Amino acid sequence: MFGKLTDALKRGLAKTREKLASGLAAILPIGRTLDAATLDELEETLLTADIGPKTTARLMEEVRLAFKERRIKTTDDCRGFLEERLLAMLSADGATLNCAESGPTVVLVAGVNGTGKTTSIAKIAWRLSRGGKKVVLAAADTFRAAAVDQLAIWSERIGCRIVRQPTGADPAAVAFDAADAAISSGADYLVIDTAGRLHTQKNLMAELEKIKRVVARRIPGAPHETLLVLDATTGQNAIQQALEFSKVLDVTGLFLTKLDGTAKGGAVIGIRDQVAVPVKFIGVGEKPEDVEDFDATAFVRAILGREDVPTQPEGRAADR
Ligand SMILES: Nc1nc2c(ncn2[C@@H]2O[C@H](COP(=O)(O)OP(=O)(O)O)[C@@H](O)[C@H]2O)c(=O)[nH]1
Ligand SMILES: [Mg+2]
Repeated sequence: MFGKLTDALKRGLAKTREKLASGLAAILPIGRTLDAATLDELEETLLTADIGPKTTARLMEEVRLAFKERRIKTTDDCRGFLEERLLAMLSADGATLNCAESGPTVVLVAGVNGTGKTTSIAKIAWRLSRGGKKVVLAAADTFRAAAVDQLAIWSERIGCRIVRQPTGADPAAVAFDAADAAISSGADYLVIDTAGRLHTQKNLMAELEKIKRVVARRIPGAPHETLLVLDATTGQNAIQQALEFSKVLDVTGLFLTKLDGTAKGGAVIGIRDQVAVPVKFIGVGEKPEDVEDFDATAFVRAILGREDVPTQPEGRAADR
């Protein structure tokens, strides 16, 4: 399964591929001897691919060192090296959700408004439901009526239960009720939607803390997974958000959204490089089925346009 490029991933990352893969193809044509000028061009391409200045600098340092030490001599070596380094950066990542030992697994979903939390929850619920799991959703973003309604519509379409209260209710009370509902209905998963108002950062973090506390009272060990949703197209902002949330929440996974229709897919690498949390899912559209398990190999090969090159033998990256 791993390394397989699905059609949805290909489609979703089409613009990033166009930009990065075609850029690389032009700079690193097959079978040429590598030179310093080419490496400068490579650096520029990586920068315009939204990998970010810090990560690009780090990558280029490694590439230049490998060139200097004659570990890479040709354009082909350089591409292979780049693929290996990117893979090494993302190697810990993968799509499995943490799981409760017994009882419902609680997935807390956090992130700034508009990043795609509610949509991503629909995606997770859709996935789990299709896999035969029983899912309860908690509409704990009680700040906006529209947020609750949006989740309710998804729950109806997906066919899973939702626990909600009127707008303005205490989010923690909703989460507590939902935990009860999950236990009494024998649910496999409880997925909690939350608010993401940045301008009241302190309150928001206190609210998330309280949700965690009350849910843990009903379901020991909860939340088992704390997913942070980041809009991948916002690059440096997303990195900043990740750092802020990580200060107060024990974030266990990233859900990176909106990778479709953008040429900024390279941002995934920059985000991941600077945030020590595995990427678990990526969003490639607005529908519940527009979600991909994060598969580092497939992702790297997709953005580099390397899907036609045979996968390197296992362990090669680790040998370096
Ligand atoms: N193209 C695209 N749009 C997305 C994706 N995820 C979410 N959205 C859109 O982003 C907007 C905000 O999403 P929403 O789930 O309401 O964000 P929330 O405020 O964090 O709950 C909506 O218009 C979604 O349809 C994605 O992966 N791709
Ligand atoms: Mg929402």
